[in-house]
Amino acid sequence: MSHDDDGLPARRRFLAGGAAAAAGALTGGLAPSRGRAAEAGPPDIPEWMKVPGADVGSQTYGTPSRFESGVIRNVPQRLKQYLSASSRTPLQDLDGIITPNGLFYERHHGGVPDIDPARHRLMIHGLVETPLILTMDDIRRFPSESHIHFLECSGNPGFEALNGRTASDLVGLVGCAEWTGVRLATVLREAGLKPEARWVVAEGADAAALTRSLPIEKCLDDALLVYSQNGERLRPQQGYPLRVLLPGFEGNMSVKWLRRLNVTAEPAYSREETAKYTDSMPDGTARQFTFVMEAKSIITRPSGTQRIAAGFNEITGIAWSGRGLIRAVEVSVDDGRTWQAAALQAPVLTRALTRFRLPWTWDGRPTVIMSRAIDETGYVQPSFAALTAVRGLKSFYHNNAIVPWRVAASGEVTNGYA
Ligand SMILES: Nc1nc2c(c(=O)[nH]1)N[C@H]1C(S)=C(S)[C@@H](COP(=O)(O)O)O[C@H]1N2
Ligand SMILES: [Mo]
Repeated sequence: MSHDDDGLPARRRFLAGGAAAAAGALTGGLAPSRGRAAEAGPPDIPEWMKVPGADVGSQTYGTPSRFESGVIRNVPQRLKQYLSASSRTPLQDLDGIITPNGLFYERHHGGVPDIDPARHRLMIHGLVETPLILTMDDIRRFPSESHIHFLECSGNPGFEALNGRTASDLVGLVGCAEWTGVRLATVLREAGLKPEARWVVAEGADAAALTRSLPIEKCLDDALLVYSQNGERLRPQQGYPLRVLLPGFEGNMSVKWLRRLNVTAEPAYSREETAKYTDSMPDGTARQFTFVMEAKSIITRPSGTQRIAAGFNEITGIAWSGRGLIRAVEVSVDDGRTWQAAALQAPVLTRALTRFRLPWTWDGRPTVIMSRAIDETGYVQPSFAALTAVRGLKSFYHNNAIVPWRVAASGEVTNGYA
């Protein structure tokens, strides 16, 4: 669907009756607004037009306006933050599908190492013809590719963590970026895989030496060795100078600060695929190697802690699926009784965040709004009740349930689970 094809009536007055109409009444048309120092709009001349602005190079690495200082990564206060810690993307403050590097969620198990790229090496060994030790310069000599993909922690959120206030509190362990690097397949072929090769055990150069077994099919498909994110080198928090990216798979497998790839016939059964990142099922068994992040979506505006006015409101949010493209997003503005198709904003990319939008005229009565994603396999994002009916409540990872937002008569938006 094109970005213009969103079903908006032509020449509609979106803000009629809202705050802007009230402001218009105050300014009384184009009359100068002398005496109202707080306002700086036309026809007045604001003070920042009367003196030259800051010099070029006054910020050699740019930062956002000081008036945006509230748009920051969200470090949950409820959770104890030791070396194993996380911060969340402020989803409710972002537009489009790309997460700025400074706001990309972080999850690390042993702190952020301070790696000198000149001394960093990647070793490739095990079931290969020619074991290799590569420098970062060696890695950048391979043909490069850039792809836009989401990355999401499988603990986003845990099953008991539905009591946050904002979209970021609830599902902020996700981000989407343009990743640049070399195909993992290219580097593995350079070493030459032996016929028995089934897994590639990836190890990080952090104090956690985080280790995950990557299935060979994914390694030879769209897996990337990444050195840049959104056009610049990876940030230390995201794995500088080198990480794995497995598009659509649980974030834990995208090993950061990558130092070693050990090609094996069997998985390593590391801590991260036994004690952690497995899902306890109601019958006492555990799901293991649950790689794919299932389809999910959330309305980011209006969302928790925001306040809306009666009348026109655009509902917008993000949807994604580890299985490929988002085919549709449906939105309910009546607590799940009826659903309407939202417009998908181009580009709609495989295993990337997809922005959806729906025009909505709120009648001012209390309600609950929510979205559900449908991916190209036909999979429909479940409600929390439907999900836990299958998976029980002992699970921790892979909660992709629908997120409801409650809208009060005051226009205040709060977590619909609470
Ligand atoms: N070496 C290493 N790689 C790691 C981790 C880690 O702690 N150490 N955390 C993993 C987890 S649980 C997730 S969700 C993603 C988070 O990536 P990000 O911090 O760039 O968002 O990295 C994964 N890769
Ligand atoms: Mo994670």
